[in-house]
Amino acid sequence: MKLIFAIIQEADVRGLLSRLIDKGYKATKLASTGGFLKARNTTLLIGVEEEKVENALRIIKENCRKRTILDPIPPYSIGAHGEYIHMDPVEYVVGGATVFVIDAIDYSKEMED
Ligand code: 2BA
Repeated sequence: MKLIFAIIQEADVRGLLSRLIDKGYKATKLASTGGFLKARNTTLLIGVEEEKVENALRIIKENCRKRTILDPIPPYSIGAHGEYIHMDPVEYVVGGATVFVIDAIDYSKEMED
């Protein structure tokens, strides 16, 4: 069993989730926030059999777009003491998705009575 952590952009959540569910995957959606841009994103937890991992990664890739985000207040424009340091807006390319796959044990059955 593997557990996929997929950090994706808000705009990709609907499409990706419905595609995954259509294809028989189970997923849990967690609200998350990027450490760097402090923008909201979504983390999906997807528990899958090892042989289904590759297909899940393909679906994630197909449904998560790369986007350019213009940050008007770049993270480095806030000084160590909270003071504002003027900087021009900075562009960041975000996505498609940040994905981690780890080994997991599914104890769900043991939790049933
Ligand atoms: P954030 O941490 O808010 O990062 C958003 C985007 O800002 C990143 O896009 C990247 O283009 C840029 N960025 C991040 N850290 C940077 C830095 N130190 N210097 C310059 N630019 C930087 P993505 O790489 O596509 O990441 C999207 C989101 O995925 C991240 O949002 C974070 O929530 C998550 N993420 C990315 N790498 C991760 C990692 N190694 N571990 C945990 N979460 C990660």
